[in-house]
Amino acid sequence: MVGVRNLLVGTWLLPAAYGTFSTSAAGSRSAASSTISSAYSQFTIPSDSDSGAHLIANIDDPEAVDAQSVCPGYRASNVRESSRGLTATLKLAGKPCNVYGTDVDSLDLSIEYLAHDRLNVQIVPTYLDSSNSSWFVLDEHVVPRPSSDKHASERRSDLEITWSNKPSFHFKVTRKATGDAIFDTTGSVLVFENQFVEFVTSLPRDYNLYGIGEHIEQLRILNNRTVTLYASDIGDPIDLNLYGTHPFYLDTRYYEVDHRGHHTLVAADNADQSKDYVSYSHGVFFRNAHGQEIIMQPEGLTWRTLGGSIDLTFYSGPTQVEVTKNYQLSTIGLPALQQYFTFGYHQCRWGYHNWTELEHVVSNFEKFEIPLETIWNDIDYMHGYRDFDNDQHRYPYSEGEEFLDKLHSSGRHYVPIIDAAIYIPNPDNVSDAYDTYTRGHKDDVFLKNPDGSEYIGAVWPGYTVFPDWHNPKTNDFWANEIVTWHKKVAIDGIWIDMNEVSSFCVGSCGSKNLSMNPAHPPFALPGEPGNVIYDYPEGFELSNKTEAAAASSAASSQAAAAATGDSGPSSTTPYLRTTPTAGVRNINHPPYVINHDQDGHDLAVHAVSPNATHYDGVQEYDVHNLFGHQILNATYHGLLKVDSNKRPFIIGRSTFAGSGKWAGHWGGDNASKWAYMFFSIPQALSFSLFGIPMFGVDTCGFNGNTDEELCNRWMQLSAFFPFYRNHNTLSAIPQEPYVWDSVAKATKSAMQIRYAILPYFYTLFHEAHTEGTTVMRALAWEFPTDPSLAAVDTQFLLGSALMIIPVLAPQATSVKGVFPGLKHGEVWYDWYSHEAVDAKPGVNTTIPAPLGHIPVFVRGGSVLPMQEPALTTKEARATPWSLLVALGGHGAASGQLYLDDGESNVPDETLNVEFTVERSALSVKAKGRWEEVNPLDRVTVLGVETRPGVVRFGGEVVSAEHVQWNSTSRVLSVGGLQKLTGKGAFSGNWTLKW
Ligand code: MIG
Repeated sequence: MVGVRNLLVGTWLLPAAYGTFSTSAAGSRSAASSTISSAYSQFTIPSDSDSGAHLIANIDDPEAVDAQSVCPGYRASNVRESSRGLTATLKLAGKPCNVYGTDVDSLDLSIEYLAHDRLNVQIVPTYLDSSNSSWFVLDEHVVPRPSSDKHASERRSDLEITWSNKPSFHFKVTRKATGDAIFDTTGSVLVFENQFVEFVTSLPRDYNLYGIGEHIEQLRILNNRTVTLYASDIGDPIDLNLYGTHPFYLDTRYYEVDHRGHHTLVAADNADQSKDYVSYSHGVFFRNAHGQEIIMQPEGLTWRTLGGSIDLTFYSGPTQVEVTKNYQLSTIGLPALQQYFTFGYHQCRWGYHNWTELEHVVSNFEKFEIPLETIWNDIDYMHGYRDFDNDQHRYPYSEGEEFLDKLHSSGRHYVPIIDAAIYIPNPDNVSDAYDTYTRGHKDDVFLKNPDGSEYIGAVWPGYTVFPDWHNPKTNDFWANEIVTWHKKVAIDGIWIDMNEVSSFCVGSCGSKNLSMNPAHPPFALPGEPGNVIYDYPEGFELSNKTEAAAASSAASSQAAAAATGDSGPSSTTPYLRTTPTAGVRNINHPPYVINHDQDGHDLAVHAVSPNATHYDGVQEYDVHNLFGHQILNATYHGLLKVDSNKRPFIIGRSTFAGSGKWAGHWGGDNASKWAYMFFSIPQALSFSLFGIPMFGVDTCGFNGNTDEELCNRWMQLSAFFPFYRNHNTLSAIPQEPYVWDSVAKATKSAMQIRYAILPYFYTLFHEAHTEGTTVMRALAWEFPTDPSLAAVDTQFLLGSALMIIPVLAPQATSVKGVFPGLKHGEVWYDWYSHEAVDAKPGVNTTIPAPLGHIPVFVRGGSVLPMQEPALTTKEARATPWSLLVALGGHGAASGQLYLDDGESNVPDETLNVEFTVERSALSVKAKGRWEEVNPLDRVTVLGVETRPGVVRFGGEVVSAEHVQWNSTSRVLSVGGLQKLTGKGAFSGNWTLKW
């Protein structure tokens, strides 16, 4: 594991005022004048201010007591049954174990059949309103409970739940159709303490579980690891906790069914290619926001959380599609509808140090004729890293206005970063007033210490305060800041960073220290002495031998120099194990230590500490994982205040279940490594399950230097992700796609596809927004009867019609991929040649893929509405249409198109077009009042086996010069349709017959 701190050892004595370094356009370092009053910029926060107590994560602690072996469990009494479920009281069944907190002696159980495909089990302390502040109830306004259908009953349910008191309370959820237990706590005890809740379910051996985020790992979760959930500002460690919290999983089971309908479970990896299987999927959502971990075992899982209650919902599916829809529709909400422009290409980096440089980047894209939709700004634009405040030397408002006017009139957009923390000025420096702080302080909207003073952490600007989303005034404060700043800088969206919520010191480190005015965080920035970037992608030494050797020796000397310095803080601190005190919560060091990835597993490190106190008395301990979610909500509503009719565009780092309602997400600080390009696929697919389809990662990689080959492949892969952005860390070598010829070329070729299929992307997103479907899809979800696809995450589908099989390794000229469904007559066509792929079912087929070529396949049975590629989405939307029809096995195909103005929250006029192909005829039915004025240019039909005779559009014969059929590729192309569709391609219904 490489933590932010660990990367940056030995540099905390650096006297330089943070903010004085920048990267010039040419990539060399230069000193710009500081805009923070330098007389007060004297202090660097010591590195050990962000170090933790040396706790041992319980899962690593050989002395840790297994709650299952010492706790008494509960016994149900007072049971009241109804057709919709039951309620009961659970009483502690023996002497309290008080293993990682204080046992709760009485609990209320409620089991409710919420709908035929949804079942809920809730367990909460009986005496919630007692003076004991231990009990935390998750606010339904922040995290809604699943909705219920008034017709639901046990009889109508796909699922059935049974329970027993022998030997102590446990329950079992069974799927009626298979007779299989999908969740079964038999053989375990329920543990319910004020700082520790545990339940255990058995699972079939070789289970297929997906989700439980946020993590960087393969798609199917391993059955021998601990999955920790605790929002953490850390650069994408593999397998550890990350920015967001999504306590949801999908469980897919494959069965062999005999002629009597008997289901036998099979291990996906041992399934027989020649046999047919059926699958059943269900979802499980644990509505709990505390720090938690799930211990995955070969035949079950143990779920542990540091507080709150049990609120488990089971979604019966039985397909992934139904599970995902149900989870979103009934519980967390549907993803935000995005503006059309957001599907264009986004360029970003940390280290664009003035408007002129941004202008330069934009004009380079124009010069190289690479599409650019949105230029982004990282924290470089800020005055002293303060939100809503531009640096007037480098990013003055007046020059910004000119720049943005020009940018906007070219159809392009601008999105800047906003950090969660708010600078608190040095009280001794009268010239240091900061209006945002002044206003927030006046309204008293910032998080507090237990004594009522403002909680003061440290982030980029120096000492900072943090908005308290529990105060009813805070959303207005935040909205007002956005509205006020928007008048100076016409932004088109907001990038929310550091919302875990990150703080670079433990506790309220700024209290009583405010006049020290820290000017540098407790670690070196990328590019500063001791932290110069010498890292390159795997395989760099093969393609760039001399450079690689030089970089590696420079890296060694840097490491050697660091090693002679301080070996890091508190290495001699003895291990800390905390024992519970009856009735008292130790929120700073809870007795159960999750495997949190910050220093010492300490919850207080690199984040606002658990004892920060909210307006309603709630401690940060109980809501840490929700800070990110709530700032996204506030930002969404803030942008609506700017323009109530425009869909807010927000990309956020820390998310919770339901954040998709307001924002998209990017994968955070990945590295410029081939491994991270691979991980982007499972990460995106997991976010499909979490209801956040607007996902993408830092293309070409964030940390470390990228190289030409990796960037070439990655720019092509990300072209098929919903959120397509290239972003780079401070001081790493430039990686805009025009930096290398080959990358520019590869990028353009992938973008030709992306921009042509923008209408398809948009239609998928509209469907996700209205129905809860996914955009990026795992093969297993589209082909649920094929167990061999259960773990595939090196290729993926975009919607149901396109499959991408990217090269994910250096120095490759081909890639292996599977073509699902062949056994059942599925046809796949190569995007480029339009020919049907010749592959065998279940065979990993070698596909040629020289550098610059990304294999893309069209699924037979689909109709793709397309326009022409252009340099902006606006221009693309003004071009003629074409349709790509890929015939399925029986000559049939279908597809949809959704259109509107691309930006209104509730568009007045919309258009829904249905495409249906059967018996050599494509019929188009359009409904709605959005007037699509662009004509239809061409229809291309793949898989036409015989030479067509006369081709008719409506009643009219299309003249032979416009009809081509290729007897080798079996492609029919019908052009010259513009005249016939002059009023617009979909202004009326029509049929094309061949
Ligand atoms: O602590 O704003 O993930 O995208 O470039 C680093 C600087 C803060 C973290 C974000 C990254 C961004 C960087 N930020």
